[in-house]
Amino acid sequence: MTDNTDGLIFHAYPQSPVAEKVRVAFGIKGLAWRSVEIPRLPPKPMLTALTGGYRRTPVVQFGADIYCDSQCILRELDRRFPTPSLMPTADHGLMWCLSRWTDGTLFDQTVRHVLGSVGDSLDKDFAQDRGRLYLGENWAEGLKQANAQLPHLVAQMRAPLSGLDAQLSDGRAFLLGDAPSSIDAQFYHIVWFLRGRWADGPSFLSEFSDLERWEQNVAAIGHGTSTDFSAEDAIACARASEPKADTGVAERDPQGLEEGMSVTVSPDVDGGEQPVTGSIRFANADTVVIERSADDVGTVCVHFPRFGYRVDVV
Ligand SMILES: N[C@@H](CCC(=O)N[C@@H](CS)C(=O)NCC(=O)O)C(=O)O
Repeated sequence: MTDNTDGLIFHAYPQSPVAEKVRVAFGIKGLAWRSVEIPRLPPKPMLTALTGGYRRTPVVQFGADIYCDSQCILRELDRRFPTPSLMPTADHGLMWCLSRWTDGTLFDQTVRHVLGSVGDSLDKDFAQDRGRLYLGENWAEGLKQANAQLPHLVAQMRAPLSGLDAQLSDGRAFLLGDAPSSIDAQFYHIVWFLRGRWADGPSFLSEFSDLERWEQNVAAIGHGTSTDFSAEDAIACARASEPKADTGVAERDPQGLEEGMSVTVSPDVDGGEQPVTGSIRFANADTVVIERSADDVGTVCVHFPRFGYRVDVV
């Protein structure tokens, strides 16, 4: 194992579009990272040993600090590696709000679009897992509806992509101008998913010539530099490190959170996911960090975004 226990470790699998969003951010910043390939389907015992139960992809680790959700990951990348910024604009508040739509509503719609387009030939275990995660208890019916309503879903996708194509027709390289930003990665992962996993994706996207030029510009950014790393070594890194997360709770916390309180944290959607249990180490408007200990990983801090996540005091 390398002695660089605090270096950037990325837990993901190659086919994940949300992981692709973060890989583009690594590219924008020119980062070197260690890549742990996790299973596409649960169980993911080596990952959940670190996260305390969070099973989604991707997850980033710096030593004993574990970052769940791409929202939290992008924010941490900008904090640790500020140049070049992922938000090279004075309008970063607006961009952040827009990114909640790309990562939430638009991503969920794209999942329905891609899964619905495959119909009955979708692998059964994959359909059951992702169906439950994204479409709720009645996922089998949801998948049928997505298949039946595919033309509608295509129209819902065509509208925003036409708008982006028109914006890019002034010849700009990236959505905000000359420099790439997180909003490029946040739209790109949707387009990457459609192109790669919907059989009609390439033909559909060929309508948008400026969007395709932009796609090539984003692809050319690359992913920084990665080296393979084992899940065992990642766990050893966590065990050999102390968490470095800040402590304390910012004033006016709407839930009255206090340092040391026992809580659970989970995505605020009906995905049937296991909540993560721990004690509050830090919380503010953007982030909640919980501390947990286990024999295999020692004491770790698990970081979540506040937006889109549910914190329950237990
Ligand atoms: N809001 C999360 C969404 C993550 C997500 O849903 N990722 C997909 C992969 S692209 C996933 O976790 N699928 C199930 C899995 O990998 O087990 C984020 O932005 O990180």
